[in-house]
Amino acid sequence: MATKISTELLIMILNNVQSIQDLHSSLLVNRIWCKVTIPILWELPLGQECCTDNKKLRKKALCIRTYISCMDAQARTLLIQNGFYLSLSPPRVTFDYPSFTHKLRTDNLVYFISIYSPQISPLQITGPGRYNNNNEISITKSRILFHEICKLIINRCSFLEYFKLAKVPGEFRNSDLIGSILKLPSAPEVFRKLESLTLKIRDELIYSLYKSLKLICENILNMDLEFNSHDQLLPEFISVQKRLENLSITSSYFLNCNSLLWAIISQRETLKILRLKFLNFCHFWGKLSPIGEFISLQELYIDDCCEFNLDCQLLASSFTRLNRFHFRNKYGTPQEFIIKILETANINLKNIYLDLYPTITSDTFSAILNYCTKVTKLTLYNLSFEQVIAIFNNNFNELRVFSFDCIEEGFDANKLLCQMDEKILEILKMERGYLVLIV
Ligand SMILES: *[C@@H]1O[C@H](CO)[C@@H](O)[C@H](O)[C@H]1NC(C)=O
Ligand SMILES: CC(=O)N[C@H]1CO[C@H](CO)[C@@H](O)[C@@H]1O
Repeated sequence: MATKISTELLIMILNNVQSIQDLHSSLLVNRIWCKVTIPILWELPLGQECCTDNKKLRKKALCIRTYISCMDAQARTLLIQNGFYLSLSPPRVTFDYPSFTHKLRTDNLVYFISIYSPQISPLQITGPGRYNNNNEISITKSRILFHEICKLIINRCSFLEYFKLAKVPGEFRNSDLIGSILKLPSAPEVFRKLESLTLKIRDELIYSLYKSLKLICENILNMDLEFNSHDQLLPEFISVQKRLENLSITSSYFLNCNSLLWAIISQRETLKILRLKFLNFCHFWGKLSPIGEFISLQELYIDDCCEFNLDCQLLASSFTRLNRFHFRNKYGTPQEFIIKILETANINLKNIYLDLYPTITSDTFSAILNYCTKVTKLTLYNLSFEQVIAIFNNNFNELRVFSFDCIEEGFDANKLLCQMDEKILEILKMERGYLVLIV
């Protein structure tokens, strides 16, 4: 019966199978099922988030052996010359496994290599520690292996849709390890279709990366990047994107983010989700012309950013379509900026989360009551008892979930419930000391 399904249909079905166990079973059905399942299974080791279960990790790390089996004679000779024993990786394979890779996470690769080379633990690789001779040898070995596997994948796969560069130990990056991979002749073609890019590395390596990627990748949808330098490469890389939808940036407080913010503004037609962390807004310069609307932006998350200057009001007034607004700050609250956002997005806002230091001001609180009347989910910290009551007495007809905590000493949930009318149907749960109410 199994063979009656067309191969196209089978591919579609098996692509939706989530369980690795089920995929393993489907390998055994017949040759056609096996042929369809192998590429799906081989997407996973380097593409999926690593579990923390040691036993499973060890099993997954076996992919390293298979990758070595797939290497050409030249690469294998290089490994042997550097002290690898390849008896467990004979140069005979049924499938071209590296060609199935379309998602490449270097953090996984680093873990697997550290498991494969038992002399060094992942801790030693990622930690700053000192190494004795033996360890230095094994680090050199790991570095060579890391490089050869990256090279293998870039040379064999037809395209990468997801690339994450993170947790690559400093020792691996000598002599522009990653840059040399991007200089492989096949790299431009492989990276051209990139849709998701995560770069979590803070050193000069990143500059050559941006330079190369800027020339290749213009159609990225999701980016999760760190802003580390005063220079222009990251803003330029963002600016060349044609359909960027989801952008996360983590910065450092002491950096001037003006050009970065303008690069983000250049993406205002396509951006749907924007997350900013540790940005210092003090250098933002609004120019003279209006910023224009972020016509697609639905979700804005601002975490621990600081020094919002007056020009930031212009920025706030361009977020007209926001549906979800999340703001958390332990360094003082830019009241005008927040109020401007609440006023601008107004009844479009359905989900608001504010965790303000030291407490939510009465002007900000009034802005919520006045502008955001269509909110369905509201999370507010550090409220006074009166403010809690005011939320229930406001005309939030669509409010379904209200999470809050109350700064008042001796806050009594029972007393609160007695004061509220029959709008409250159910107390959902007491969560980490916060009361979550379903209205
Ligand atoms: C947007 O990017 C963030 C960070 O990379 C990710 O966690 C999130 O799942 C993405 N959201 C969507 C809808 O793709
Ligand atoms: C003044 C005060 O109570 N601040 C609290 C506001 O809420 C956050 C998050 O719940 C707490 O960490 C602060 O201590």
